[in-house]
Amino acid sequence: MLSYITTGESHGKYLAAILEGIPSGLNMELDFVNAQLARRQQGYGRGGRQKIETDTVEVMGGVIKCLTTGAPIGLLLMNKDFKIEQMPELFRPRPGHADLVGSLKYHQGIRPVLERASARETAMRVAVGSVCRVLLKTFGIELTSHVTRVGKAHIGEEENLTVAEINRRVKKSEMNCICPKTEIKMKEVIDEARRRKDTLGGQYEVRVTGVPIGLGSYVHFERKLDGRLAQILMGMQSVKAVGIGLGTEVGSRFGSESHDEILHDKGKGYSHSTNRAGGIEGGVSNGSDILVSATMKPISTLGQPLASVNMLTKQPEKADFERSDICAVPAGSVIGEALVAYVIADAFLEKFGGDSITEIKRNYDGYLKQIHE
Ligand code: EPS
Repeated sequence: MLSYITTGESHGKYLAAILEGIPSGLNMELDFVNAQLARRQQGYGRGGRQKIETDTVEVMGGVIKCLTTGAPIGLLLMNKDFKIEQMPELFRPRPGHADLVGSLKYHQGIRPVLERASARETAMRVAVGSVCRVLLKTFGIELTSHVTRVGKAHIGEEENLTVAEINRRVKKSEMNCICPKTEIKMKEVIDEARRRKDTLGGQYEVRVTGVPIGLGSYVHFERKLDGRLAQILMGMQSVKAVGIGLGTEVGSRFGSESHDEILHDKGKGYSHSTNRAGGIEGGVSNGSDILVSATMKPISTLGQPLASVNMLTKQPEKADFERSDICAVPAGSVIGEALVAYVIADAFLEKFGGDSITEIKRNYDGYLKQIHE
């Protein structure tokens, strides 16, 4: 079973993570991990901070000569914009942010709250998830994501694109969007938000291919794969809703338009004619691509701040403004990929677990043989 913990503040000296449960014998592919970190920094609508930082992680432990040893993996990322000691305290909490509740709950000022609630911490989640992704690649499981909505700009009726096709289409997109026309509209609404000193949220979809039948469980609620995906994505800053397959649309359809008919082929085994379920039935992966979407709220740091209260005087005042992003949905999609990779890797290790890659391969091959009988 996997677990991880992160430490570090947005403007502290560093961010770090410890990832526990990766078996021995995995080729670490640090360049791949750092390439994912670079992807997270991109996207139209990001603020000034990304021009300052060049996120790369160093491995602190659990890897010798590029191979994992089975020990906890330590990852370290140095912040260039390290200035927490000189940063002013804030007194006017931003509506929608953790400022107010965090300050009251932990009995401290707003500064320590925003330093930890900041989405900067997601850099470490991307690092951790990317190591998991290397593990998944070893077993033929690949992931991608794309932005489906920013404010009122959204892509049309979803085509059933493969992971490879999505990767090809989003390659040159600053919005991680599969449709060039929609990308223009997305940029226009971001420009409008910038002019209005406002912010925007949106939606992205993560697709996973190569997942075998049988990850997760219908037996225990906490082992359901869809439940685990929802929990990890909702745990990401700004995420307000998660959908699997058709998501909320399934509530407005007939059953005959909601489920996927079952097929069997002597060579390929069982499959489904469509993928409305998003690759999960009864909390268990069914062999189709896993499709999961997440909806992000607009960032709560507004150039034209909303009404708030000065926590010193208790008088009404406008909320504080700090340098921030206008829209972080393209970054969110990269973070979502990493989080989904973590959950799939965790469920994969739960099913085929062993202490080394060799042992897991043996278990996996045996299982594939069994379900094709
Ligand atoms: C964030 C505020 C901004 C964002 C930051 C999240 O940082 P700063 O206050 O330094 O301008 O850029 O996101 C990142 C730094 C990042 O790497 O994602 C916030 O308040 O959550």
